[in-house]
Amino acid sequence: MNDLPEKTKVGIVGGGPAGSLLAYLLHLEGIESIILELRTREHVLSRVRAGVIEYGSGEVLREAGLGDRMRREGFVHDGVNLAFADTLLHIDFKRLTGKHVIIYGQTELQKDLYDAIDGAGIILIDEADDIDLHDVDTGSPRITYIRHGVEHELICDFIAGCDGVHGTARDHVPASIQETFERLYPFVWVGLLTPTPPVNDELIYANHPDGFALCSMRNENLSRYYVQGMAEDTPDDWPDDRFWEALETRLPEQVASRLITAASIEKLVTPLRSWVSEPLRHGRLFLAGDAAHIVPPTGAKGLNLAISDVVYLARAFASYFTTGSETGLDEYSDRALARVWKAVRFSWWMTSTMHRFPGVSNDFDRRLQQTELEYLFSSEAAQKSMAENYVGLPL
Ligand code: RFL
Ligand code: PHB
Repeated sequence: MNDLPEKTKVGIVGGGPAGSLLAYLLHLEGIESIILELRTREHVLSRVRAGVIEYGSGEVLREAGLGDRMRREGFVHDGVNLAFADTLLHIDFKRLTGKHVIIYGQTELQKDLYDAIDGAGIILIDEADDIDLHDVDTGSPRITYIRHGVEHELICDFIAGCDGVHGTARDHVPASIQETFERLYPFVWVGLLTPTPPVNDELIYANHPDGFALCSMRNENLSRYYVQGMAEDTPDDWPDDRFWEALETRLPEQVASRLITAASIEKLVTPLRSWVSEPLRHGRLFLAGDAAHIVPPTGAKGLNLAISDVVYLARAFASYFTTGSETGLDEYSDRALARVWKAVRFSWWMTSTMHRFPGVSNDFDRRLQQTELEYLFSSEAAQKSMAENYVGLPL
């Protein structure tokens, strides 16, 4: 790419799910945008992350014409299981909400998004280094960046900051108006990918005295498992043997006896945290996805929030570029944050209910957690609330 464009309507910083879906939704509305991504395409496409697509996210992808492979290769799950005290509780999404979730790896979705972007002729500039934003509170914001040693400038009508948790777009919201809210959890997830059939046909979230465990999957012969580890753990602390032993112990007997183990293909340690930066707008800069908020993965909400943010944002841009109305843009931050905070609450609840909190000698907290689960296991109303949140609140 030699002649890089100098002007666009929406300059999108970050080519993860939020940035690439936003570009495609804008394209469907006839609005031109350009994506600037720090890493190589290959790097972005190789990241193993989320696996659960909410019902509403699935609809968004289908309506945008991005759902073909997801329909063929994804798995519709009508429920999920919670394990506690050697008992399995099946939460029946279909009966309780009439909805389902789709198991489809973020890696696959990212590939679909890049294919769609290429097919639509949307420009994605990868390896864009030293990205900086300028004049975001004027009518003509700019992005400067360096690609392969050459400095470039992109003049935009608007900028979308979709550069994830390590991005810098949010630094352009002045400290005087920026508020951040944070909760750090004192443990991590150790995640493992193995070329084995999943132990169960639906996900299992387990609360065990040794700590949390999760059984998920990618396809008939690819399983994704997680166990709770200590805050300071690294992948080296979790050789495969230790991981399998911990997982087996933490699952109910009837499930553990079916577990097929193998050498891991990938292993990662991920910290758990809830974090929100408000507002999502300053002047002509709009933030979306992990650039503005992080949830612990227990509720499977991060990717889905990235999707709902950009749906709201694309609608607001569409309204502005077709009618000149700024109402949607003005309302974007509040609208997106209202949904974000409900997912923050649910993710915090799932995390608090399912994990062992190290150092909590307080028996009161333990008894409360036990009571929370006993209530959930015995009350249809509690299960309905859990199901409604897990399949995703309406967009
Ligand atoms: P991303 O995916 O981080 O993409 C941001 C992109 O911006 C680029 N970038 C920059 N580009 C330009 N200039 C800069 N200065 C830049 N700095 C960074 C990055 O290279 C990247 O390409 O954020 P986005 O698009 O907001 O998407 C968010 C999701 O990726 C994230 O929320 C989910 O992966 C979270 N998550 C899950 N979400 C779910 O909905 N369901 C799940 O089941 C689920 N499981 C998970 C997860 C995240 C996990 N980890 C690894 C944190 C499981 C795990 C283990
Ligand atoms: C996953 O499959 O990676 C996964 C599933 C559910 C979660 C988090 C991660 O809550």
